[in-house]
Amino acid sequence: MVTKPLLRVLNGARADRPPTWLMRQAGRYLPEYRALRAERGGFLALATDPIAATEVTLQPIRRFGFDGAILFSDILMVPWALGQELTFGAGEGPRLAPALVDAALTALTREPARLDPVYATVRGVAESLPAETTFLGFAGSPWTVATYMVAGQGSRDQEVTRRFAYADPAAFGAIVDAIVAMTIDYLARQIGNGVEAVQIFDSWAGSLSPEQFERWVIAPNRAIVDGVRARCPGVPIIGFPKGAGGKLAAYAAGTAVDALGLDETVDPHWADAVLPPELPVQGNLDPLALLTGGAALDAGIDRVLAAFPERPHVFNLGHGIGQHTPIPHVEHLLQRVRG
Ligand code: 1CP
Repeated sequence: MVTKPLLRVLNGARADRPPTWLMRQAGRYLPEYRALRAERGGFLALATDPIAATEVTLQPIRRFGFDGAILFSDILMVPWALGQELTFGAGEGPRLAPALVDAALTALTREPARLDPVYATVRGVAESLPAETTFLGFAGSPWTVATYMVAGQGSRDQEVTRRFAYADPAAFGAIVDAIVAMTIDYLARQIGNGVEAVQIFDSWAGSLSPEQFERWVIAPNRAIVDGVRARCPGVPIIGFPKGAGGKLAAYAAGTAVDALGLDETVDPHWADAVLPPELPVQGNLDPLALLTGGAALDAGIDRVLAAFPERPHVFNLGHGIGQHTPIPHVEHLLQRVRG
């Protein structure tokens, strides 16, 4: 029988007080993270050192006692394993080379062994987590990962990749298929090594028209859900299509995810009304309300808590925690949610 509170809710049980974790909870708002990162000299050095990455995964659990621990890694590990070079320069976002807007996918040499340190981290965390804490693995969704692979870096509205997908859907489809295959294996191996649920982050799902959303978000995520379920039945899969808005119900039905992450722009009462009543949801406090604190934070928490009177609900933010978020605000959030 499942007794961990977060895992129970992801399996469809209702809890009086929602279990809680925060997206990007292992990271730069924590002084202990910044200290370790400075000592190790950068993100990739940390993420590929299983002892350091285990420590970073556990830091927010030790400090706050969240119900879920999220593996410390990044969605761009999959492009790295597909053969692109990955760098995280100081003060700038990640870079992937060669960008697939100028180079063919076939020019890349697959390097799946680059993911081996991540599986070692998974084993390290699984051994050390408190008994009540659920261990979450993750990957990026094919669309979001492809936007970085094609442009070679993050971009404001993913224009380069959206144009590429229209201009050459066969070449773009080959990139998406390669990400799907690697991601199924990556998630199944995270599970095989000890994670208990997985989340698929689709940070840029909001930039697509409905037909493109159907083709590049729903269909590939369905392939991942089917592929992971075939290898690892019974492990909950959370989909987080940020910005999907009115397409959320189509996403939930089309991908068959076990739980749905809501971003902060979604009215939780509307979501509760339009989504299948048994579907667990996760979210969706505005990260900026948490950063601001005070009355804005309390009102935001109470609104989310009141929105799902019957439904399985995991309390979370609508997107990642901001790096300037004061730690006392996180402590306050947990006290208020736990009552
Ligand atoms: O120390 C540093 O400077 C590195 C900052 C950092 C961290 C802490 C990056 C670079 N990645 C991560 C970890 C990370 N990334 C986690 C695990 C830790 C946790 O959640 O607590 C996760 C789940 C991610 C996911 C991720 N990476 C997403 C999806 C979620 C989201 O926030 O939208 C995306 C889009 C990325 C790409 C990425 N990695 C890092 C940065 C700065 C970015 C964004 C780049 C850009 O769009 O320009």
